[in-house]
Amino acid sequence: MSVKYETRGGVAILTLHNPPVNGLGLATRRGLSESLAQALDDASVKAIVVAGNTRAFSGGADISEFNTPQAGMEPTLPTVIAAFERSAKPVVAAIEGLALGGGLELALGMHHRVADKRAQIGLPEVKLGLLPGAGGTQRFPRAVGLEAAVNMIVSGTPVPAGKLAATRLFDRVVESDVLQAAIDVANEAAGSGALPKVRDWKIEHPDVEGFLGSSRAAVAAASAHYPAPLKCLDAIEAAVKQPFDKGIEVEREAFAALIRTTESKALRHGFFGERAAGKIADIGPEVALREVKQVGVIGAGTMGGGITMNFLNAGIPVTLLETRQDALDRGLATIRKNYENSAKKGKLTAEQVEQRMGLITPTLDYAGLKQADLIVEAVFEEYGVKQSVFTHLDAVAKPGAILASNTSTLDVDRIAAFTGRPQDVLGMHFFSPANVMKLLEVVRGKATAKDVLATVMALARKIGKTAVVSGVCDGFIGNRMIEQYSRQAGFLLDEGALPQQVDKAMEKFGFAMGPFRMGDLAGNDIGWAIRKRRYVEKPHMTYSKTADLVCELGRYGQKTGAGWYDYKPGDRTAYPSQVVDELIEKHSKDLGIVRRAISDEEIVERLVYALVNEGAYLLEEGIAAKASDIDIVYLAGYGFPIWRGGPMFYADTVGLGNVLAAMRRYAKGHEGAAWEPAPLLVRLAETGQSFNP
Ligand code: 3H9
Repeated sequence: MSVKYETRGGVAILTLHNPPVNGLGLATRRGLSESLAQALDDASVKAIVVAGNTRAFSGGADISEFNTPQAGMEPTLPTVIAAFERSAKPVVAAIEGLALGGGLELALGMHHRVADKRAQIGLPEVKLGLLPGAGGTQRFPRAVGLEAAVNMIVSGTPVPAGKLAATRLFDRVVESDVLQAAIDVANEAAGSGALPKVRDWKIEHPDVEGFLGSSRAAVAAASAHYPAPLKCLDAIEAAVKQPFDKGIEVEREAFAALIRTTESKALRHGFFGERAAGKIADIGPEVALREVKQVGVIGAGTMGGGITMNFLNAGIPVTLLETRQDALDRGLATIRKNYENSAKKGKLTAEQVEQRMGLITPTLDYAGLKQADLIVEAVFEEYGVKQSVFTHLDAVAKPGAILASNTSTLDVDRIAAFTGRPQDVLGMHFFSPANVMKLLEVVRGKATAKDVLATVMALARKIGKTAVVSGVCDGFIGNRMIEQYSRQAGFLLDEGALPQQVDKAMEKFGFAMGPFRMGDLAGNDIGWAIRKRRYVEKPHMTYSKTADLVCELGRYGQKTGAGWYDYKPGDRTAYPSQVVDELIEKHSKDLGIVRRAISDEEIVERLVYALVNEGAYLLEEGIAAKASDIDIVYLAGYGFPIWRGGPMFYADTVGLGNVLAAMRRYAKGHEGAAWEPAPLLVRLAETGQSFNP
């Protein structure tokens, strides 16, 4: 039963019950319609209250229903809302927790609204590439005024009800017992006979044209790749200038068009993909989690310090271990400096800085880690060093403590074997800066126990990370793919492109940063070290040698003031470098390659399809459990454009047949390792399937 019906005195109370967030799917919409009809039929009922629970009044339309027949089946949300608005008995919304999207639109169709002051009120549809499609663009500006409505609808950001207390949206904003307050309002309304409708209210603004004009200019500049924000403004403009029913038509048409766009599909894929990443096929709710109350971090360098901050921010005490006092002091000073910088920007109070620093226990002694429930090491990437750390941990850590390695390249199974408890070992691959980057690859070893994995996935969420499980392989999901992307970028230089052209093409495609600017930021010496290893381990793998030549000049990137680009002191702008351009051209000549003009299209296809192809290998090998996991790694950690949904989703939108055909075209001259289409890609392409179901 998705709506519970009861009466208290002359008030019918309709309580939404559709966990987790009272999404307004077909069954719930039916439940609402039927309960409303029941209340209208019951002569003893004088007024109606619609409530949710403490978590949510309603999180909005059921997004998982979009693009299914249920979405369009009656009663649709607009039908339900219209029925409440038409009700001959007053209806009051009792809002606690969340009132988002369709949930807020439902409340806007009622005659009165009462909210807990902490309730989150918002129209977040734009974040899914949509606009509020059940009257929100028409009723919300009438209730909160034009400017607040534009800001909230275009940004999609919710605000606490308390912030809107002065608007007409709420009859009452209360500190406790919303339901009782709503019942009181219902009884008063039953006596007054008035049935106020938001649709009848006027939108007052001293300069509609001026305000909408400047909003339009700002939105157009900020949302080049997203059609939804401007459509929101169109619909709001209709709310101001046209009769209500006409405005509703404008809104509905825009909603119907937006829901079909690739951008919206990609954003919804990202929403569900992020949540699906936390679900692991063979781990159900019966797996009990281990308790993590205390964490140990080994290594107070850049990585260890950043990792420590994640736990401190979530209120979890950390024992930070270093081998030398000066390194420990430096690490602590850096953490403090980061917090003080946040305080300067007004993000933290001085007191919060001290609170967080107070959660750190510095130590030089492994015995200090005895009480830790989870220990993460962030020491030098070398098996000998890891072996020493894990042998120590095996000796001191309490039974059941989870032992995690932050390795980005080493074999987690081999590391686990340094201990007598491989079931307690896994990888936690944070990305730098670890206190900022959302992505966390959680590496499941052969022996990793289910409860260890489940505990770390839950903890990742608690510390605000987007966690994706990866199997053990060199580079895990993200870096193994990026290596193929970088290889193609290198070949393009040999064949005729320059770094700035490649970067511009990728940035135009939507990447936050092209591969060469990215290399300069991360440090080109890192890739160099990996390639040197590859030359020995995988001699059949071909690489452009240009990157090595750049490194041989000491041009490691921003940190050395020169890399693929030139830099000026105190200025992170990447200036094209004549030295590098000449080096590239000379190298082509040395290879006997006649440089050719390369189109931006070729650059994008070769780099993105290299990701897609390696992603297909990862899926086939079971390193990634599902295509959406790969997409989430790229969206959360590698600056892949969100509106394209990640590499695998993007390949699906291009059509895998087209991807395969392009790869085969580009393979000419690169026969062998560089462009070997993954068997899974070939199979799916040839049978007309896609990566994401
Ligand atoms: C809309 O309303 C369109 C209308 O204007 C017009 C219609 C005609 N639908 O995020 P969480 C699930 S568009 C279906 O982990 P939190 C979610 O998948 C909608 N499912 O928890 C997850 O499932 P699972 C406008 C939904 O506490 C579970 O709930 N609304 C929906 O961190 C828990 O979610 C939005 O855009 C939904 N609407 O955050 C709100 N919402 O457990 C989108 C959640 O199986 N949702 N689920 O993985 C959110 O922003 C967050 O989920 C929310 C809760 C803040 C609600």
